Amino acid sequence: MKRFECANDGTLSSEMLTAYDSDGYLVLERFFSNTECDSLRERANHLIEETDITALSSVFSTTAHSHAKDEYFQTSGDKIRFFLESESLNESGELKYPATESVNKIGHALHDLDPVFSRFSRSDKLNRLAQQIGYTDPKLLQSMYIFKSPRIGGEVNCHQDSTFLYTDPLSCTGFWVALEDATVENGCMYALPGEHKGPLKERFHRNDNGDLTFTAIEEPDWKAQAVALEAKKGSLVLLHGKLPHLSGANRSDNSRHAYTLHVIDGSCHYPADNWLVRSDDMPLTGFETPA
Ligand SMILES: O=C(O)CCC(=O)C(=O)O
Repeated sequence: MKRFECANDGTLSSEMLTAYDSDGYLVLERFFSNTECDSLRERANHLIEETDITALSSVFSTTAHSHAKDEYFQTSGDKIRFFLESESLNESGELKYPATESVNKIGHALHDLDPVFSRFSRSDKLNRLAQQIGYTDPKLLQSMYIFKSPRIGGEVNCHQDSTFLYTDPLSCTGFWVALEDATVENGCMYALPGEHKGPLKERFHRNDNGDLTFTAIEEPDWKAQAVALEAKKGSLVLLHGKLPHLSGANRSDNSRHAYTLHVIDGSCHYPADNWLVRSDDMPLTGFETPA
């Protein structure tokens, strides 16, 4: 697996751009400093500590998809909300582990609603990356802090991000940051290199009854072997919106915290039936510092 280190200002070499174009992902080591990574970890812990997560019941699982029925998930596109690991609860629905080890993820508008996440997400370096991969009007659509907790961190099944964050034409890119070393043991990401050149398999959207559902678009013929994207703390992994990717369960004793930001282009149409909706008083913004 190729790994690169870009210039301090986020400038990519032609070799990096070629690798991204052919593989659909790009691993950039030492993109963020340990201090920057730790600031997000501390902030995420703080957000959990000031929330009564024992009152929550929404479990996030990409295998059972039970969250899709929860109003708490459906209306989380412009909020900071906490989703639990399925294995964090006992038979009576009570937490078996400390709060900070029970959360699967926090989403989906940390980048707009929390000052620490906003600053991290709007770094000049990320902005420069977005420009170099072709964005003319980048809009920060979705952010997630993913915990992948020791022993109970759930797998994320194989998906393309444009399935969930659809635009016409497609424009989604994932900016995934390892806040701790991500390894095969603690549930690192995997990707199918080159398969972003094929079709989008399906869309996740609201149907006429208002329910969230998957609709098939085209059956892809994915042949590539999944490659483990092991990534050191501070690495940034760029993920093309049509690149199939996944992450394994974490059965190890080490957590695997990550932060992921999804960007679309404001010049593309954002359908009203996409799952992620924002209220009119919270329009999407770009990498510029909020007023
Ligand atoms: O961090 C993970 O395990 C999965 C993240 C992911 O699939 C994404 O950011 O699109």
